[in-house]
Amino acid sequence: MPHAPMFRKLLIANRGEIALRVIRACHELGISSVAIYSDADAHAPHVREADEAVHVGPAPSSESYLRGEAIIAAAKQVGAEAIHPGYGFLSEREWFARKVVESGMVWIGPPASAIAAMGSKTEARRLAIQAGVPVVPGTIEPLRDVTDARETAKSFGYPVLLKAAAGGGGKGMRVVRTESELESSLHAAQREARNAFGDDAVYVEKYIEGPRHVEIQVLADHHGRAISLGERECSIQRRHQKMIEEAPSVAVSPELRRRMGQTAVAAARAAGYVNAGTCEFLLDREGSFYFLEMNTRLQVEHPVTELVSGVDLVQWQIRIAAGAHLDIPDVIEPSGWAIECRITSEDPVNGFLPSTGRISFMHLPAGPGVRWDGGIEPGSSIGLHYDSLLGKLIVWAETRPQAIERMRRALHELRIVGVETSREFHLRVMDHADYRNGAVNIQWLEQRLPALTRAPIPEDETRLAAVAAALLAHRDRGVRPTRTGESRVTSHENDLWRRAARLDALR
Ligand code: MV4
Repeated sequence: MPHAPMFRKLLIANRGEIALRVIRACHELGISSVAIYSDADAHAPHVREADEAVHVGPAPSSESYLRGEAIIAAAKQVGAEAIHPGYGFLSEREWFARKVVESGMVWIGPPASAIAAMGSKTEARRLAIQAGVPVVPGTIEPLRDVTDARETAKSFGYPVLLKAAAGGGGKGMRVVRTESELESSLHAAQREARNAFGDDAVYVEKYIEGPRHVEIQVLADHHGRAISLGERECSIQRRHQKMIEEAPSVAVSPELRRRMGQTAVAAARAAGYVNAGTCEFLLDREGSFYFLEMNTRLQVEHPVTELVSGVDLVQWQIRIAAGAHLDIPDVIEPSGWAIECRITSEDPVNGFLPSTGRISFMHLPAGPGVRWDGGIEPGSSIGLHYDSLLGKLIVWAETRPQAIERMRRALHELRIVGVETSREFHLRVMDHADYRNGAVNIQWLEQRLPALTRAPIPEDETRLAAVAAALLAHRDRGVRPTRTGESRVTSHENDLWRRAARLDALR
């Protein structure tokens, strides 16, 4: 059955850049796309780019993008045959996946049973252990009481990490370095878990110090075929929010890639997985890796895998859901290097405080090896109803050093006026010796935040520079460049500053 019949119409239960990403895949596959939107998004790009759009409620997510029943009703009403959830919102809600299927439509994602199995961290651990997948030493059963916790912690030694069974995203997590802290930490973790998940079950693991976060992309079809598409390095994060991702990882050799890939596929099979998913691992300094959890959705950082594998993950999600056979080779060696910077409306100088406003001007980078997966345009209003991701700047080059230079070039081209953004912060990371050496782990960013987020040059100097640039631009426009006049700037740094100032002045 090489040619499964393709959907005619698909509804995207999401907004912003990921809605646009799915709309683009639909149009390449000849599928008609249906957007949904809240009051706040009536004029959003994803609404315009789709073939039709349905209003689902007021601005708050709980009254719009999270209204599963209303979204299913809208899909039925317009005659959509399938629903793609993107990431976040309803993408990992077991009940929603089930309801979509019960309503006679196709869910572009894993079976509800796989979402449920991987949603419980202890259940995921149990499945992994059964499948022979290495996990961090620790328990599966929730801790009964402090005595239980004390005995278990002692058995594999401090430091240990308390984790919420229902958890994920770091909530209900507590590092415990000595037995004396155990009791209060246990109670704190249980309280946090109860508040966040309505379930105070907490279990314990050996705490791994300074590991990398490396994840493996998996694709599985309905006919029993499952493959790995290699790793993404996701260590550069702050408060469990990834900022920069790349593929491949400097810490992964071809041999390690093969082993981690086989492991991820084994974990996926154990959960009865179908469609695209990601296995998260901790990779320690000795090169040992431990399965953490499986994300049962398309991920924000999927483009870096697409760029080094040549595989369109969103198209494959749709084809797989339509019943197609996964005809991709078992092993694809990554080709070149890809880096993604998440451009958010946050102010790094002010503790990454969300910034709001209207985009008054923007200039997007382009040229060789540059991709922009964005969800904004001039005129877009950035509020506080949704997350702060404005877009993702992704570059590809043959080598890692070339990819870093390309990212610097692209970040310098990028201009977003109207809200504060993380652009400057990304430039500083690209210039950091540790980043250039690939010497990072999951603690690196938070330890270096003060240096990476120091206030930029004072406003007065910026103003002066802008005036100087305006004069310079005026001169350039009127006067032909002469050999003597143009050859004074020497350093690379100056070139970059000058280019940036001209861009602003000529705006
Ligand atoms: C860990 C760990 C160290 N040791 N488990 C964070 C959220 C959840 N996905 C699991 N997490 C961690 N589990 C052991 N035994 C460190 C983290 C962790 C982390 C993991 C991946 C990416 C970023 C992280 C940031 C802080 C802590």
